[in-house]
Amino acid sequence: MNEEFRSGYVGLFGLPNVGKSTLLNQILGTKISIVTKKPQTTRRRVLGILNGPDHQVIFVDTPGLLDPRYLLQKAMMSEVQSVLNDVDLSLVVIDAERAASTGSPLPAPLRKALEQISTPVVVALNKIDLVRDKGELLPLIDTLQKDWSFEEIFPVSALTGDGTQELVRAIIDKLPYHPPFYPTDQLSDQNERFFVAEIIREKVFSYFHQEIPYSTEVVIVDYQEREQGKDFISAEILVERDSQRRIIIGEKGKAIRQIGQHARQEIELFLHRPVFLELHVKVREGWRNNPTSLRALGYRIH
Ligand SMILES: Nc1nc2c(ncn2[C@@H]2O[C@H](COP(=O)(O)OP(=O)(O)OP(=O)(O)O)[C@@H](O)[C@H]2O)c(=O)[nH]1
Ligand SMILES: [Mg+2]
Repeated sequence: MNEEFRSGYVGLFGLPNVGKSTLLNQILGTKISIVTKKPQTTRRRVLGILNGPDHQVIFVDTPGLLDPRYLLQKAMMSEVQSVLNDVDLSLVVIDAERAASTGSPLPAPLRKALEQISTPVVVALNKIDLVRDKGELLPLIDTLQKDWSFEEIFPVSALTGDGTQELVRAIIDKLPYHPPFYPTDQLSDQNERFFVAEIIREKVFSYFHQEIPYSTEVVIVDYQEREQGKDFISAEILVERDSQRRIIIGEKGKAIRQIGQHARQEIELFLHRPVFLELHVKVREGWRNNPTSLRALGYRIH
């Protein structure tokens, strides 16, 4: 093994909707973490591995930082917590457009997380494609530098890829010399079931509004890989109330059919093989505030 090889864990942290998952996908050059226009899309850690001739960077995407109002949000923050002190480097993502327009680049939940981080912190000042007056960026960088002891600040656009190569190079250079932690052709440590459930959830998030996305969870109940023919996947979309179940199914099943079709297409792209996808909608009353339900869904509840 090359003695100059660098490898380590990099945590992605930031407020909801700032573009953490988009940035991870852009860096990896492939979609691994789901992205929607709505905040609180990511609920669990998502590991994405960047492999190169002299490096293996293990990025860990996390849910957006917030003050939890119900138990699921609390579990999401526990998920962030479990990553916070288990990485070599922290990559804090800040929405440049929002920071420029509100004049507040480090809101309370972010500041609170920063106080707990013991690793060096690199900032990705994201969404610069939305900042019309690029002259606003320098004062913003200046404010950030005065406000916190960041290692380096990189203006980027996770959407267009602008500035991301410089960011990645700087990250690699800050990692310790270490042999790779994972086989160098591996992209994640999570299994296909996880990604399939996430893709379905992304479609639900994109299609529905108000409380529905936040009241929904997706569980894979059957997953059969077949040598011949399509893989068979059966998933349940859990909701909190019967009225939500009816909305997700839609008139004559139109809505659920559309979700199924779009999810299946994307699952096939992800798995590189055809699948048969079956969706059912189930009511699990108040699941997002129920510790037993959340534990059964694999969330950490203390
Ligand atoms: N214009 C623009 N939009 C972006 C950029 N990065 C992300 N977005 C958009 O911002 C929205 C949120 O992106 P996500 O990647 O889901 O954000 P996140 O930080 O992972 O959000 P949570 O998982 O909810 O915490 C999506 O609509 C993205 O397309 C960017 O650089 N420029
Ligand atoms: Mg996300």
